[in-house]
Amino acid sequence: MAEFLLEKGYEVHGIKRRSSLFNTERIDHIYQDPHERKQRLKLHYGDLTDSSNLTRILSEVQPDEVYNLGAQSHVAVSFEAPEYTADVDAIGTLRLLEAIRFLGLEKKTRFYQASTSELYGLVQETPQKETTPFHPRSPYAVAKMYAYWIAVNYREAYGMYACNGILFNHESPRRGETFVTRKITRGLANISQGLEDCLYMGNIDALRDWGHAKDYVRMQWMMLQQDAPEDFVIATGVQYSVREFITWSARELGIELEFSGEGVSETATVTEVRGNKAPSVKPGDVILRIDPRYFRPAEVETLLGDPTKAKEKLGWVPEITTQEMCAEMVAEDLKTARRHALLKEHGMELPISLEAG
Ligand code: GDR
Repeated sequence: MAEFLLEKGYEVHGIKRRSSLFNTERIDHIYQDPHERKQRLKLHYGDLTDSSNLTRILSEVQPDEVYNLGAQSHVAVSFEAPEYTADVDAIGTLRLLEAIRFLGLEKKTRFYQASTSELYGLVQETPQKETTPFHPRSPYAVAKMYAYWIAVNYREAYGMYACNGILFNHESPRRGETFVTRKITRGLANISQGLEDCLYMGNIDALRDWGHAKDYVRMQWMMLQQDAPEDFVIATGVQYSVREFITWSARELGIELEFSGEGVSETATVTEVRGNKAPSVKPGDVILRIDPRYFRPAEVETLLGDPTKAKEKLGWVPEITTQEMCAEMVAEDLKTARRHALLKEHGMELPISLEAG
């Protein structure tokens, strides 16, 4: 989003949480030295759990647009840390809206809330559209449901330009390593180079509507440029299983897989290796197993979005297919895995953790 807005000529202010480690890897390429006079990307220390901090930052910046993309965004982790998830994802949204109102910015500042297809949870209708009833299935989704409604409420109560983008899963090579697509592309790339032996997965029958983050960011911006605020579903309208995503990712590396067994006993065995992308893999290798540790206490089995409203009202259609996105992610992870394999070959320590959640 920051990259997109900078390209449009915006001055962008981001909020980053304090950490004793550097954690700006995903924006380092657009980082600008604070000593430069024309700095257009500015980072402020802050946290969605800290009202006075948010109010001070908004008061200093007086933003025209706020994109609330901040969250504890991992569904499985929200079962481990439900209270923190509620504080950041639900009350954090309220804190931002209240800060805008308290500062008298409600007629100036437009507000985008990152809503989610997780609101549909136990789906009531397929495909899911803006009018489909919600049935959240995790502490994350329940917190996001509060955030959805508080944004609607501030729009209705105070006439704020606040809207929800109900985004289905969106991915890219920058996706966090513990979300399923990246876990697969990174894990298989590591296996192809002999850095790992086996990928341990949860429910690979789950069905998702995966789009490319680049397409979705464009739509988020478009939503704030309308005459009146409205909520939109952002999705591709096509659904695949996690198992299919695994098959494509392996194929990008020249690896053909055969799945056998059922439930927790299911495995994937290599049947063929083509080309030179996977020198450490040979037919007969079992490179995927199921680990129940990755099952969720309540699962969202299937999600499929209907983006008709976005297409008709805003002329938005996704340009990158799920397969193209998968190929891009594998290619990036393969580059990294090859670099790491080279370091390992020369007896150097790997600058990464091989643990994936
Ligand atoms: P999701 O994304 O929960 O849909 O939420 P995730 O990629 O974590 O899971 C997608 C599906 O894959 C199944 N799965 C696994 N998931 C993970 N993370 N690890 C595994 O090993 C694994 N095995 C199978 C999951 O059970 C699930 O069904 C994402 C997040 O980005 C949210 O913040 C966002 O709101 C929604 O997408 C839209």
